[in-house]
Amino acid sequence: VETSFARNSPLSVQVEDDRTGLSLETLKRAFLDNLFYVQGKSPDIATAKDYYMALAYTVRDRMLHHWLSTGQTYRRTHARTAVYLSAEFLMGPYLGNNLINLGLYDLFEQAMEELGLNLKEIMDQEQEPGLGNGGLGRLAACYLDSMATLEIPSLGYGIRYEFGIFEQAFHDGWQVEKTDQWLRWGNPWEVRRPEWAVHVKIGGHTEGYTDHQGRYQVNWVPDKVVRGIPYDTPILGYQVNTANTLRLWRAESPESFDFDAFNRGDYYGAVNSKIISENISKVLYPNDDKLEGKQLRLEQEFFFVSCSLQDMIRLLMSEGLPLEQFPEKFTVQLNDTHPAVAIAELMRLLVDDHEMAWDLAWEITQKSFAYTNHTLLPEALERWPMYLFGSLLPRHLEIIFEINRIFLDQVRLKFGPDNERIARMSLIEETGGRYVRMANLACVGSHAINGVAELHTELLKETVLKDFYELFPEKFVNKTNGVTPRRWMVLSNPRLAKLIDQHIGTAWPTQLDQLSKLEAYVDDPAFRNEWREIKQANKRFLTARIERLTGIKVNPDSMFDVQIKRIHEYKRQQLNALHIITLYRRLKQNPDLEITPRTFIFAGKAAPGYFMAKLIIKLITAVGDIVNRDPVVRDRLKVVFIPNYNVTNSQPIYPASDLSEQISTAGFEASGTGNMKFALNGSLTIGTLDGANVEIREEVGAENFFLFGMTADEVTALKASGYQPWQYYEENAELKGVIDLISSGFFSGGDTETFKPLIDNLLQQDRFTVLADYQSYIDCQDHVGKVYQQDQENWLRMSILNAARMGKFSSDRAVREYCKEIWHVDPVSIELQEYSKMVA
Ligand code: Z15
Repeated sequence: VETSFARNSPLSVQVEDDRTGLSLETLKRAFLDNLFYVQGKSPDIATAKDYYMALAYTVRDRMLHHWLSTGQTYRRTHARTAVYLSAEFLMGPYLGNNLINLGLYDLFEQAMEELGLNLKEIMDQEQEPGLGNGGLGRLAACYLDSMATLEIPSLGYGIRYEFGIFEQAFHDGWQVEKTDQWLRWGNPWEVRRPEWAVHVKIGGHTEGYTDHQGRYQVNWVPDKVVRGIPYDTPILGYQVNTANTLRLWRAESPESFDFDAFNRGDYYGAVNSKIISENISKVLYPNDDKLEGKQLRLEQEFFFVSCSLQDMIRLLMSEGLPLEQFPEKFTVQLNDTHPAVAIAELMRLLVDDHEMAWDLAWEITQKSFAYTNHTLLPEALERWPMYLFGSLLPRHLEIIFEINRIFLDQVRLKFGPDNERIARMSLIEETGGRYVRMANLACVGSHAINGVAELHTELLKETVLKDFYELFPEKFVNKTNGVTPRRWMVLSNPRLAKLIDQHIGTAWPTQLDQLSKLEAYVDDPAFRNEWREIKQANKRFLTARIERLTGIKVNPDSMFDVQIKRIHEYKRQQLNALHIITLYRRLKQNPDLEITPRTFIFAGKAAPGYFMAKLIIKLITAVGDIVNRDPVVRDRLKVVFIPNYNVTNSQPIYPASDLSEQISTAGFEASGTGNMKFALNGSLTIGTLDGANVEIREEVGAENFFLFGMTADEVTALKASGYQPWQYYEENAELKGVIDLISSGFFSGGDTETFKPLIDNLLQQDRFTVLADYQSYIDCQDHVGKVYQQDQENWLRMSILNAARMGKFSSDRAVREYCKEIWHVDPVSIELQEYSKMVA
């Protein structure tokens, strides 16, 4: 229930009617105008939400000039454009980021203060668009920020899910899901563009015919048509005039369809067909790194891909360019295989709808697409049952067969009659059920294929995409991920940003390598003091938040040991839990043991259908319930699970962390991006040689990184030799004690069933070699504890050096590499057009 904010000063502004002026008085007037004329409220009855909406519109008004000028410039110059096709965009809250990128944060803060309001409290009202699951969706958001900042003409295309990622709540320590309602209060950042709606065909059959020139053509007769409506959101660059577009598609029913039904008197049928059409963009599939082979998911993928390609063709033609120029106008990045059906859809649009010759269409298609792979996990690789694919997309299946026929001839030409190789590389899997293999389609239809960290790209070439690497070595490149320093430092850690500004100037947010200048201050006592004070202040802030959210009081002077990410067995939150129990047992056996006080902070969602991940959450909360209350512990250990991890809730956590847990089984985390956010904010990493950890360690120096565990090669070798996890249990007394304590029901009120599936899995399968890495992890953690407690000066030094050496991990660097080596797109700088000329 909202209560109205009290304002403590009356307004006395006298300004001309300037909608986008930037003086303090104008801002205040514009804000109150929006409250009055858009929200229809006077301050005496305005709610916190009203103030948020009024402020959002006031900020948006100041972005539109950038946005319209950018569009005009791109059209006028026929700017070559990078298109990012992604089923997910995890944008996070817009208000704060837009204020930062406009350079208006401080001014608006003051304007709100003069109105008796608090900017941060207003920002807290925003419901973030949770249109993604985790790393992949957030990477797309960071790349949009960087493309705009680098003045790269770009368009992001995706789905406007009505329900984004579920909200996580807890009952009795178990995760429960609640539907996300991000649109309930309206979305002030988007503009609906019904004039650019497109139609998408689904299902039905194909018919061959011979056209008037005697050519064989195919006509696709669908059994349903849905309408895609674009919703556009401006994406500002940092301190530049560029405002690019994120265009998300909503599915509706075509007007003519329900109109027909209505005329026939079938009113119910008309409304029902509308509901069925709208299902397509209704809800985000809540799986990260795991395929759920559902028909609706394939419909979603095809829906947004078809809308987006039709839109690109419209844009091309509206500039008066011929279809053959498609690959010059656009370069299209496929964010994983989720949009890979675009390869078949572009072929269909060119060959069937625009009657282009196959070979030319194929050349255009291959030139247009590039594919980013984000995982080696076999359960995440998309394969669609052939009957399902064919029943939804009959024409695309024919096209894929034809691509495959020509492609396999090419394979035979290079490798001879190697039937096993042919079977592995075929776009159609035929052993034990027939499937369409989307990664194979993406590899064949793209001119570039990249992994997201050096190790990941190497493993791709050696394992899942080995055959493709042998056929097309020139297509493979690495593009190590990055994150945007605007959101992940300037916005979320303002104290640290200010300290850095004062010492090395203000260019670092766009030239992150300049952070290296901080090395000069690593021994400067005043700087070190401030660095420490900032970390402490951020920890106190998080401490208050934790108490508000969980009721748990933590000690801000303890080490904040943090693992925040999706819950997955390969990410090994269960290994972290084993460490907590290890420390707890040591205290129980010796209550006076000297240990480093730690607060273990977890956050992350489990896919609703992923039983083992939910059990891991329950284990963590159950351990917390015991450890947090046990008087023997004397508050030296605390375990908190911060609910509903999302971008908003993560922003205060990274700046308040001491230790970053990046403990995935080597060879399984493609890159990781949270690892970068921590180190940039001065946390030290405990981690395996996995994903981008390898490169982070290279950059910050081995002496400033807590390394443990097997390498990817060692993991492979151990498994090949017949891994027997129970032997580790039997031969390690402390590990056995920990496992036995869980099995005994100690953390489950005496119930020995609750955690049995987890324990049985660890002892018998342990696919992610938790037990094999246990001792190495514990030894490393003991060392971490000692350094934190006994060598605080060195810890501080390592913290500063970590941040100072993280310049490589800016998403600006990553986007520059994509531009130079894959997209061949150049910046176009934007001059703000004069308003009077724009409306003339
Ligand atoms: C996802 O978030 C990632 C990979 C996937 O295959 C899917 Cl379906 C979702 C993550 C990786 O797990 C992570 O290591 C990587 O940093 C991130 O994508 C961005 O590349």
